[in-house]
Amino acid sequence: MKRILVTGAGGQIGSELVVKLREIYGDANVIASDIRVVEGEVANGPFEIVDVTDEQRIYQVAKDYQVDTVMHLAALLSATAEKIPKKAWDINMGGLMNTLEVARELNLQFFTPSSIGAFGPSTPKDNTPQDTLQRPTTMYGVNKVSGELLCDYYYERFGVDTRGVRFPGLISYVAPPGGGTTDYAVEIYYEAIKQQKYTSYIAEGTYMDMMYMPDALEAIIQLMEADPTKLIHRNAFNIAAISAEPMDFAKAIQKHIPQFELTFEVDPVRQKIADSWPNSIDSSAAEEEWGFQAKYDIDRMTKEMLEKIAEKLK
Ligand code: AKB
Repeated sequence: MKRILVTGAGGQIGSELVVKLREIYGDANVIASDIRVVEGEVANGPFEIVDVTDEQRIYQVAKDYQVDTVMHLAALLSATAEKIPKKAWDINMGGLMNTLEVARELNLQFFTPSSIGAFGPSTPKDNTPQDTLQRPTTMYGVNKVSGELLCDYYYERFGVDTRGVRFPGLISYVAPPGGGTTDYAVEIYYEAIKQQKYTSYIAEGTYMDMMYMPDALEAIIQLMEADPTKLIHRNAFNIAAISAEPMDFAKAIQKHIPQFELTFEVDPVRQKIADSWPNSIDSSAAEEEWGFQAKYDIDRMTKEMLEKIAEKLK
């Protein structure tokens, strides 16, 4: 049985991951933590305030609860990191280093997500291979590539059981993303229900990989349970589900809300980030090494997103 500390538990992934982990491993075995008090289901179980730039605090909480695993989610996303690059470095890299150190000291299994943001404009854009050129041009991307290498280093040098995936844009109706480039793909569903129209800050024809949250959560759990002898890559597995541009979301929404209208008002900062990322990535290494398989395509996800948001906004 695992006993897991989750950092950044109030964020988009954490809000759902904690609930799912508690269903599997029991409420007492999943310790949620965040820099501030969180509300909602995450609060219905062990919770601690943890600032990931404070290594001592991470160590103390991990030790007090005798955890054997840490899932490190606390990070600033791509658009925010572009606005405050120095702070992004401190939180994204400092937080990762601190959490890895605690994992080394207490011999914990370790998960942290990388992202499609770890790729850059010189990376092959279509069906981006698992192992390829990574020269990102954003602070977030620099953090993510460095993080992938750091996790590999902690495994090679100290034997820490580090594991990770490169997440696409994650889409969910539970907690909103904050400060990402792919956030439009969540906002579009809320606006479809509220106003039957949406103005996209990402230009028509800009493809990026996206994934529905249940597939993302399943991937984390499956990878953490995977037989280590089968893992060649360990950290930064490409995982893909849906490669889409804004019009693909509009068309999927129009199957349920025919009057839905999509217009464009491009934000140059986020567009530049999106243009530097792949159109679609190849997840065959994850499929072969630990059996990754996404269940949701854009139509199945859209139906569920619209139903759940309509219920939520009633
Ligand atoms: C972002 O847009 O910054 C994130 C990501 C793809 O890592 N959603």
